[in-house]
Amino acid sequence: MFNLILFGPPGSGKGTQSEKLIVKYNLKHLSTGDLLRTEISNKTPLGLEARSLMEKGHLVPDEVVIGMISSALDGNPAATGFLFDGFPRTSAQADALDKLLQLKKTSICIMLALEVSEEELVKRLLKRGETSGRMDDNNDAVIRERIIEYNRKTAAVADHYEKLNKVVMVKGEGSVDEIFSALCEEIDSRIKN
Ligand code: B4P
Repeated sequence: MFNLILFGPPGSGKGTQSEKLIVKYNLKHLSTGDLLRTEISNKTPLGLEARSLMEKGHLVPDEVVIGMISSALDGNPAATGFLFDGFPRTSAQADALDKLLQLKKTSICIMLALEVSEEELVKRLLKRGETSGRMDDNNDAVIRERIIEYNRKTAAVADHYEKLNKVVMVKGEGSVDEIFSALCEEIDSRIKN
């Protein structure tokens, strides 16, 4: 199995690049952001809880997202590989993911980490907020809070995989196609080795 984590701050291009990578490498896309937004639009109790946190730019509790990922892994027994997008976002989520994959006798092969400046992140998210209807994208203060939350809780997840020698930094500024090519180059070199 080929399992990869696409990592980076909010607005770094994880969702955008995931859409292309899953097609090229035949991976099952697991985006905790998308799973949470589905819960919100279905107005489930979990969705109601998530909504109030997400609209403030805060992370949803670990046990909620770990539970969602665990069910998604169990629900896709035939997958030949997973692309984790927006997960793990805390050290506790990273520990849980390693254990879940171990139970399935597999592991993370690579973490691709997109590097984008804060000003570019804010610009992209505000632009998306003009049309997406996403409550967390149309307010400068909420976007800044998401970036603070990333620096406070999520950046450390890269250290977790750095210790396992699995992190590759990729420049996340440029055209979508340029960034996609850079990501593919890294994946291809790992697949061949
Ligand atoms: P997510 O849905 O994961 O979304 P994101 O971090 O906002 O964005 P992403 O990185 O995927 O967006 P992209 O750059 O592709 O999270 C939303 C919220 O859900 C979190 O704040 C949190 O509350 C909650 N949550 C999710 N997972 C969680 C977890 N594991 N634990 C706890 N809470 C969790 O796109 C951004 C924009 O940039 C787009 O408009 C795109 O078109 C544009 N763009 C992309 N690439 C570009 C490029 N190269 N040049 C110019 N623009 C580009």
